[in-house]
Amino acid sequence: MAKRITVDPVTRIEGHLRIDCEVDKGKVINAWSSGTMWRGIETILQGRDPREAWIFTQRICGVCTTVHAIASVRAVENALALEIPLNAQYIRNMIIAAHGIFDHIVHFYHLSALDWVDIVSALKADARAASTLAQKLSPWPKNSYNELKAVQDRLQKFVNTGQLGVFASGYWGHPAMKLSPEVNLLAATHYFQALDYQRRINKVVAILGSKTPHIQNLAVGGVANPINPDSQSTLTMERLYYIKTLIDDVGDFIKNVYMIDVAAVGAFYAEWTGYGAGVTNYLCVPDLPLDRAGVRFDLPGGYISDGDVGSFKPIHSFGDDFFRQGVKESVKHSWYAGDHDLHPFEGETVPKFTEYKDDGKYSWVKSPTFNGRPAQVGPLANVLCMYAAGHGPTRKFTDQLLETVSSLAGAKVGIPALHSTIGRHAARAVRCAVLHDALGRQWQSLVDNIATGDYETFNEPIFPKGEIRGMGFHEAPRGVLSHWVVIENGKIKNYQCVVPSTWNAGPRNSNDDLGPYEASLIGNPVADPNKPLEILRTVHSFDPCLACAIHLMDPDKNEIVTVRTLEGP
Ligand code: NFE
Ligand code: MG
Repeated sequence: MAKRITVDPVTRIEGHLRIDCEVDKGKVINAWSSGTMWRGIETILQGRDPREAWIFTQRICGVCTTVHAIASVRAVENALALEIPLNAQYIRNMIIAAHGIFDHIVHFYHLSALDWVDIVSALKADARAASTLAQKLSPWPKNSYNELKAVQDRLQKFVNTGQLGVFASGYWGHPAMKLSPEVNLLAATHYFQALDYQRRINKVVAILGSKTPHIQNLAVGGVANPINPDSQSTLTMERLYYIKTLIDDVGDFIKNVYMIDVAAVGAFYAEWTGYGAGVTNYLCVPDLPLDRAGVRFDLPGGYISDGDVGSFKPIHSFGDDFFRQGVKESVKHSWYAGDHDLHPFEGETVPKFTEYKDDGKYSWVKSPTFNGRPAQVGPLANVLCMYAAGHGPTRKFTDQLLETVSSLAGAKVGIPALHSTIGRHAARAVRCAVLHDALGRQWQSLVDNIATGDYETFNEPIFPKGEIRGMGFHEAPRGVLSHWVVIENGKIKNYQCVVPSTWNAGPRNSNDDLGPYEASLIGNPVADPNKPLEILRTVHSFDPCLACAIHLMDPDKNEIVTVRTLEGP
């Protein structure tokens, strides 16, 4: 008899996610992904000035804080066919890359490593043996005996207090945990070091964006960073060279720690290359525009169908009809009125909550499709597409990571292994290295451009009478993000965000095809239904963000609920 497992809420993610699985003979045979809350950011935008939409949309999420701001200004600029100065493009690109690096480091170490690493087992490790092993894997200077022993002592002290804090309620000692105490100690050490490196790269976002989370420096038409090499109160060479030291520091961590740890987890958990593929239609968009019009990009994008890298079809720019025409969202299984599939410019979102029904409506997340089919988005889609496009740095870092895995596993591990739960982690590390490489180039482009005497950062937007439409996309840390705006007489008439976690966490679509989370769970092992660690491994590998995935738009501005936030008289 199949047994039903409900994980609600899934933790170490952003937002509210419920996962249901049916398990039979130790394997998942059916799955449902449900977003259990909704929010109202898109509604607030109606009737507002398109120049301020980015400030509101950025509040969709507290994790991918910059991405909705970027997609929003791009959508409005696209509607206006407005070019932006080169300095603005480079500064935005640096923020995008630094934010992505920060996000990927946090995801691997702080949101998902403990699905694979038994932190309690690290207490039993021989710190000297752990250090010897680490030094064979990488030249990282902070793998010394002293570093590892200090972490072990710190953990022991922590455990002795009896209050495990963030480490409470973990599945320690679970039969699916396979790393030796020494490897667990090494990973625990890097967990703590990663806290420092994610902070360093986030400083780049804070310096250029004036603040993080939630940057303040954007404008429709450019950025609000005054550049003047002679004035200390603007973006100076001194600031830019400080940023360069942060970029270089974090590069060492990515190369010598993150890439190696992911390869080691992949090699020690080789069986996880066989689980979690799910939907193998992969969608990503190009990013890091290199010119004023935003038609040439540093990182390519495109679409792969049915896991066949040879089927890659590129997406060229914001105006590319292959992407613009291909996107729809279904609400057949979502708590909205009707069962339509609509293009985002015609998007409609009238909430209609019913009870949770396995074969009916069961989520607040809509179900996006690309040319009628579900698509997986995120670093794996991105890396496979960029690899297929022949992007040099992607090929270099992917091949390098797969070689490290192969040598640790003692067997050749190639691209096909990436279509899996562990492959999503590997791809995220590769993307992190690719972003770091691109960040260095964007920094150089900015410095070189300023050196020519070009200090421009802003072109003023002018809104025409009548209706215009625009779409801005961005390859966010969790994948394809697109904002779609309809503007009438200079005011927002409709605004739709189609978001990475909506693509991946969506329920079944109009054809009842499973969404990517759901499909990826089928066939996963479950050793102990009361401790469904394996389900978490696969779901966490997508880096869910339900705050992003769900937003509500009510075109009639109906009152849905009245909430009293403060006690009145
Ligand atoms: Ni809230 Fe996000 C990203 C966007 S969606 S995290 O990356 O857009 O998953
Ligand atoms: Mg939406």
